[in-house]
Amino acid sequence: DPYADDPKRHPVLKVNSQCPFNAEPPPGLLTDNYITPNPIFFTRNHLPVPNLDPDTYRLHVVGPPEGQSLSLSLEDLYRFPKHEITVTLQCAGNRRSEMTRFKEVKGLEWRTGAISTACWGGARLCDVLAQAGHQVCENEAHVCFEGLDSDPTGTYYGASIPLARAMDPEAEVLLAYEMNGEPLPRDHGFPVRVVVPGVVGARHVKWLGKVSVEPEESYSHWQRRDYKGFSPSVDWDTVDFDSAPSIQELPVQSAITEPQDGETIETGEVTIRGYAWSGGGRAVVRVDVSLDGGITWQTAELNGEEQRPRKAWAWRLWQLKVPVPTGKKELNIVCKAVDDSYNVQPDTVAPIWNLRGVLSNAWHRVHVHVAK
Ligand code: MTE
Ligand code: MO
Repeated sequence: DPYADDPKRHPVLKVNSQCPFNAEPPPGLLTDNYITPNPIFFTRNHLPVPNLDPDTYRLHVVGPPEGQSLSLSLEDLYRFPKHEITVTLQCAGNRRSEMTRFKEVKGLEWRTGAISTACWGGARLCDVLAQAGHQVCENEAHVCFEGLDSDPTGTYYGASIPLARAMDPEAEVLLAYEMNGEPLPRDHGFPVRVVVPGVVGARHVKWLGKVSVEPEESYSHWQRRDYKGFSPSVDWDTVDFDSAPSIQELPVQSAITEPQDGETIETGEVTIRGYAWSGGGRAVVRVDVSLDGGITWQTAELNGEEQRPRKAWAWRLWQLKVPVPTGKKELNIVCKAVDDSYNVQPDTVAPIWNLRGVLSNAWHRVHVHVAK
């Protein structure tokens, strides 16, 4: 059993698949803390978790012909200037279960918890690439990452990002060896993972073994044949994966974590809580909440760390404390966020449904009963 050596996990996680391990924290816990505690940070593995020895670990960085290839130990990585940034990581499949409810899709049934936030510490990718002799070049190039987790045929997990993002110090792409002040837990990529702020989780390659600059995107299945969006009319007979760009920056997202769907709330006052985030460093500027299915709206209070313009890598938590409208037996609570490009979330799933169930960011709706 290739999974026999997987690490122990926190029992509170809601498991979507045991082998490979995929699990999310329950919604209430998810927004209890601005920084998600490591043991309940959502986990998305495609393969068994490798068990790597930190003493013999080497990161292979392929240099250009005029430069030099590097074989970096952990100690070598520690010698680069250390950067610490708070970044929210979201899987492209977050909230997929809502797409499934509309029409069947292929993928894990994530609810609202395939998203978490940590303070990551590590070396900047641009510093490491520069040491190998890489420069930003005119033509389109990509930085390809290979994980040390592999399938029975020996194929490694892989993904890539554009070189321009990798070399931009403002984009703050990290080779992270710390998560919330501790070495990375095994499930989250020990000893080194990539953190690409504002970009879909799939490119944050864990158990990083190799970095190379290539003229083309990674040839990995997960770069080319997965994690792409399509029109609702495209099905598995007609899909052409080469016709769509790979997902990088994600669209604006928000969800209600409290109260939960189907819950009975007391009369008087109700506190509605949730998270909001947008890709590409776009800051959330507003979260609108409705108690009547989207007819009237109130603005929620934004909590958590204020984000820098163009570098809003982390989520905002939000809450709205309101009187429960008298005489109502039930409420249809809805939330939607607006980012600083004034991007908004679509009101329903229908126009964004896609066969892989990715990019699921319709208004989040929670139906609750009011106690008599
Ligand atoms: N890296 C490797 N090597 N193997 C993987 O299976 N999964 C990716 C990404 N990096 C993956 C990986 C996906 S799809 C996501 S959403 C994130 O890791 C999840 O990171 P987490 O498990 O730390 O939350
Ligand atoms: Mo993912």
